[in-house]
Amino acid sequence: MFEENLFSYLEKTDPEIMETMRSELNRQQTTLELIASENFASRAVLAALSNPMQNKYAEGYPRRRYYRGCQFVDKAEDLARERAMELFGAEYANVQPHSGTQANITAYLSLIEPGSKIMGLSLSHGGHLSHGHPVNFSGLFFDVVHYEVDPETKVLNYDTLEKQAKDERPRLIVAGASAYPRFWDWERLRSICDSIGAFLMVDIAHIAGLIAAGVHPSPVPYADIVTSTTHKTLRGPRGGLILAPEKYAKAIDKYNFPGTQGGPFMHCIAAKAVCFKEAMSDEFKSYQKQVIANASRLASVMVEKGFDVVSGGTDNHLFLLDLSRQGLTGKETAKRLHKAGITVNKNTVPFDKESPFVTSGIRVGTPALTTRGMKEPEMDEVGDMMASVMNNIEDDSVIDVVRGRAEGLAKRFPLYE
Ligand code: DSN
Repeated sequence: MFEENLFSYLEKTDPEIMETMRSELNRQQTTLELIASENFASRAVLAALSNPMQNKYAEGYPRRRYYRGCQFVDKAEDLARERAMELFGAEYANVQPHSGTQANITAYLSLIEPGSKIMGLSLSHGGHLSHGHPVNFSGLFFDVVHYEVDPETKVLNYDTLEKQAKDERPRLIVAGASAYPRFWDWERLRSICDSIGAFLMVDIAHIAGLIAAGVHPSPVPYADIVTSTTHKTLRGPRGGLILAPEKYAKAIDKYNFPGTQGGPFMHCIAAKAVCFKEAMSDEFKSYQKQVIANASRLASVMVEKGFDVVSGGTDNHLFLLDLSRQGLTGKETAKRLHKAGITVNKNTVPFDKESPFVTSGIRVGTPALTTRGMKEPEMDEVGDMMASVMNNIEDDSVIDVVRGRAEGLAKRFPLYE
């Protein structure tokens, strides 16, 4: 059967690439993945990604395509759109964006003209490049002002944000983040936007799975447009998603294709449909509850061990460690943890004195380890391993011991076996 033999075909055709894939799988199986934006998609999602729909060009939308032969990919896209709408309680969904950034480009253009003023969370305070950073299209094509977290609490102060919005009068406020550990007040943001006649766009890329499971408040009732990726907490294929009220459907469809993209990736859209179906299950809801419980436990362990957790804890799947009191940089810490079999990323902390290439912090997230089945007792072990490395940053013998412990723990929670 074609399906069963996919990898044996690859083995014969390109053993070098097959070897890189085996090595990557082994890396994922034997190390502890704490990068907050990463996860392990199910076998069903991976299977959908390797399907012959990847061969099909389908510019346009179901039943409105430019090429013939789209009857089956139409069905897959319909399923993906309908499931996304049901999952998030949205009137409309576009499942074609290739990524979260592509979804954001489409969303901006659907609401405002290039050159308009937008206001987004600063990258160094937890925002994202596509929320107005000068090196990104969003900073190049829009007039940007940034809001920041409170210098004392490191949490958003909505009174300060409202005052800034009233002074700056942006046409659009972007909410959402890639490194912000607290719940957002969507209702307050909506009222701030209404008070100045601005649009509210919310990027839920990091927290989409939590929202789908009902363990994080949803912005869908409040935002003009919600954008997301499908591969982080949502645990689907790598890709983007847009949700909105029906009144924006035409504009979003138009600015996605032909506005900013060509042919959609139909195999990936099929895999998104699988992901949305999985996200409706009770198992997925329990999983997301455990993601938060694990992040909260791991953050508490780090505090008990004397480390500074930005804002004192977390409400979601991630937290930031500020290592400046220990005199450590994020760059060196991430490198040493990696050597010990623990994968995190360096991350700026709010008001960081180090550059984004060095940073004073690391970002730690629990979606991937939770997918492997780890719970609070395992978070205690992970926290202990991290603290051992960070308290002995130059000691290779400690790294060797922790690497053995990390591999042992990973093997107790098998992945794709
Ligand atoms: N690279 C993603 C993250 O790690 O949060 C954001 O695009």
